[in-house]
Amino acid sequence: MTSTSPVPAAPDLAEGRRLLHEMLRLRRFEERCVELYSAARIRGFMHLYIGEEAVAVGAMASLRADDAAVTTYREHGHALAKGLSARSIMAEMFGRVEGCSRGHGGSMHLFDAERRFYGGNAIVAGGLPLAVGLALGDKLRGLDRVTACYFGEGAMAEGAFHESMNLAALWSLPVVFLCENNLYAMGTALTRSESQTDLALKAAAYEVTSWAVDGMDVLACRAASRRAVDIARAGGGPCFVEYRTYRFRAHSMYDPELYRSKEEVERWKQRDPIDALDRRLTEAGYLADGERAQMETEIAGEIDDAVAYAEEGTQEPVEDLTRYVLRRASS
Ligand SMILES: Cc1ncc(C[n+]2csc(CCOP(=O)(O)OP(=O)(O)O)c2C)c(N)n1
Ligand SMILES: [Mg+2]
Repeated sequence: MTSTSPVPAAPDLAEGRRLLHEMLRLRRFEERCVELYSAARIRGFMHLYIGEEAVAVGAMASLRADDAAVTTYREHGHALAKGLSARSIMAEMFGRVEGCSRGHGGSMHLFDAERRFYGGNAIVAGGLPLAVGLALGDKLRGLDRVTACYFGEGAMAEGAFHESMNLAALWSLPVVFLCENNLYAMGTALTRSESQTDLALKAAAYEVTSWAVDGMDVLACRAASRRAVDIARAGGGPCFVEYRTYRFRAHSMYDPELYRSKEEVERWKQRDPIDALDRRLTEAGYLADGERAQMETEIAGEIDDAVAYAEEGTQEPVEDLTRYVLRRASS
């Protein structure tokens, strides 16, 4: 069934300050990654989340530390919001042994089992069956944990999406499907790839409680996610939330962006989730003069420290290169 998006009766503006800080952290971390990429300190594929921060931050704010998160290759922000340190993420980006995946994964494969952050997945829709399995495990063990599964709208054209929705609903599993609809899958617009562009309706076909929310409003994102997580934790089965959002940067570091106009990008930038919250907090008197600048200084310090840590990190020894590669025993 589809239902309407919850509007918080009285938006919690006091918590808004923490959410602003967190979104700024994600934004500045990735801006630094761009600089490091240009300087060839970070190599390989890299996908930026800039513009979409309200989704990861809003949704993660409704999870408990023992809840799980599963994400995509656009996951630096989710990893930070789930509690992985900037140091361990930056070291991973540099391919260092000190990185959260021992330098084997890089940008697309951040992972931290202790914090129940199950990747980082380069395969579109690859995280969905994994999330369903994690939720099934929790249910069988009688644990009241929830699994949050983030994915792009492009994943909804994959078979794995349909199989995952079906089993999650059939077995009433505690999983929340968080669809980051940024309108494009690489260069393919949603309207060119989906017969049904009402994504909540599509999910509802599986008897999953579904609704859509403004993905540029972090308070709305938090309220929508909290509702979904509460339903799943209380045994009400899976939920699906479509976050209407937009990425301000290219799909990856190599993308001439011929599929969308500069005007469209500019229009969405006017709705920057960080500026929007800053304005809202300032107008309501929740952000004092100089408070934003203080946040910026603190965040810059954390990122400087992470970069220094990564720079000083250890290059993986050559003999470890195949250590985690499974090989069939020779006969
Ligand atoms: C199974 C599979 N098919 C194709 C690709 C190539 N690919 C990488 S990203 C991407 C677009 C996915 O778009 P979406 O799910 O909307 O996420 P977004 O990049 O917009 O966050 C595609 C097709 C892939 N990684 N995996
Ligand atoms: Mg997309």
